[in-house]
Amino acid sequence: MIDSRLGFAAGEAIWALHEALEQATHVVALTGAGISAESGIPTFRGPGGLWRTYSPLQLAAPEAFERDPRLVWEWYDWRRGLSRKAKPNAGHIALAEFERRMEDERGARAFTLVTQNVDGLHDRAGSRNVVKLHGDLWLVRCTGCGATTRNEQVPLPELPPRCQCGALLRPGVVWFGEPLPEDAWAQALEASQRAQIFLVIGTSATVYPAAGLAHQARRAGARVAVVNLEASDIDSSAAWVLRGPAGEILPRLL
Ligand code: BJW
Ligand code: ZN
Repeated sequence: MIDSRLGFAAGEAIWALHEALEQATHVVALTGAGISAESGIPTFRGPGGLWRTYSPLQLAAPEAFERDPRLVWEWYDWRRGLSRKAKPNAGHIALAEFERRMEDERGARAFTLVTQNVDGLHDRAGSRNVVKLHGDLWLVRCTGCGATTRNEQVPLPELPPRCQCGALLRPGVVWFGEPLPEDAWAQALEASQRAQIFLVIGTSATVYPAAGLAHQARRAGARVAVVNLEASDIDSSAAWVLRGPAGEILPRLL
């Protein structure tokens, strides 16, 4: 139970935030790798994040792909396999149900789910409107002709995979130094500026511009709430910090 682990004060915070969410007409949730940890998908910076002996952050970079596309693709192929087998957990499902309830009671734009994750678990949990800031593990993009296609084959028959035009395909995700998809960023920014409550769930909030959304929302008048197992960079800006697993906290909160 959350209360025994987090103590009475945390139970109070969940209740107070629940009440505030009941009153809010515009809510945004920003999720990170921590929400999928309970589905068995390793986070980037936490324990278990290392694949072979590589740091994920060394592999999520265009320079890594230029140097060794096969190595980078092996890592993505492995993660595609993990994500395919994983099931959405209670945290993903609570957010999907919250979206439906907010839409029914307060209109189509009342809740916006913004994710940094590429695993597709929010979609599979039933969330209808997921703003994906860092792309999608199931998209591939040609480094030659630029064509983007959906590819759900796991494992891929040939690594690195190639386009029909002969050039290398790359994962349809956003690496360090690359711009975020313009439409997703515009939607996220617009929703953050409207938000009364901005939930920051399972992210270390160290990667920008995604992490900056919480600060921008706060400057525009939102109250920020953090759900995380550990301390994160955003805690000092938050009105509520709920320490514990998202899969336990979110079903109670939402
Ligand atoms: C739980 C839990 C449980 C565990 N329950 N909690 C200096 C200052 C500011 C910015 C920069 C700077 N130098 C460089 C930059 C820019 C750079 C950046 O931010 N770097 C920082 C490292 C400093 N950003 C970029 O490069 C971005 N692009 C950009 O800025 O473009 C500008 C531009 C404009 C025009 C033209 C060209 C360029 C792009 C960033 C892309 C990030 N990509 C990745 C990979 C995506 C694809 C893939 O998945 O493979 O995105 S890296 C990785 O980090 C991934 C994640 O989405 C992202 C964030 O990680 P996340 O989700 O927070 O995971 P963790 O592991 O860090 O945290 C997990 C958390 O969960 C922890 O807090 C746990 O405690 C918690 N947790 N279990 C609840 N059960
Ligand atoms: Zn091509």
